[in-house]
Amino acid sequence: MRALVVIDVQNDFCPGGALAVEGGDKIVAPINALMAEFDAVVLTQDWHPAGHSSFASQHAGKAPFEMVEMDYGPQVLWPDHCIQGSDGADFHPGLDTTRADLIIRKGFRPAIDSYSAFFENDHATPTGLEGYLRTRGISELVMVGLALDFCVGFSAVDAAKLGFELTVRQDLCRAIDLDGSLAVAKTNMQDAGVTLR
Ligand code: VGL
Ligand code: ZN
Repeated sequence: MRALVVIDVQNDFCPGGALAVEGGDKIVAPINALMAEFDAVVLTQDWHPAGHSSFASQHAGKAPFEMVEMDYGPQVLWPDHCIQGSDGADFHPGLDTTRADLIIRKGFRPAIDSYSAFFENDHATPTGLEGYLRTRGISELVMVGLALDFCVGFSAVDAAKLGFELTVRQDLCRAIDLDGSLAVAKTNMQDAGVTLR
């Protein structure tokens, strides 16, 4: 069984959004077209409470895209984005959400960020997605979405480490590319055995 996993195709990651990724809206129509080829479609949604600890606004003297050290390790500080219930947290209006079997939300704990769809940024707290996929007999994943160097990259590495057969369709992703983060993400994916297509 094969699943298409669509990472964070939300208004805040598209042009005009709070953490806009260039060309983020360009991948929506081809992702919709791909959905029919899969046994299952899973969407993820970045879903932060207001005042989330990953927001630069919560750290005195810090600006977006600076780093801080959290108890779980280094963390990039972001502009406020994907606040639960806001328009920015909604899926892009063009995304075919009716085809989704599961929508998994992440980043909802105030004190910890979650880039990966499988584990929060402590690399230990599970989101539940692994159990869902395994109990449905799904072993192969194709991953697409935003952003390639953060949530797609971390999700793909975790999935490969968990033993799923992983392909990332780079043409159906867009990257933030912060200080070489795209090159790092690609290396990490290749090292984990992810097929970059
Ligand atoms: C993401 C930064 C912060 C992503 C989410 O979806 O790649 N990036 N939150
Ligand atoms: Zn986020």
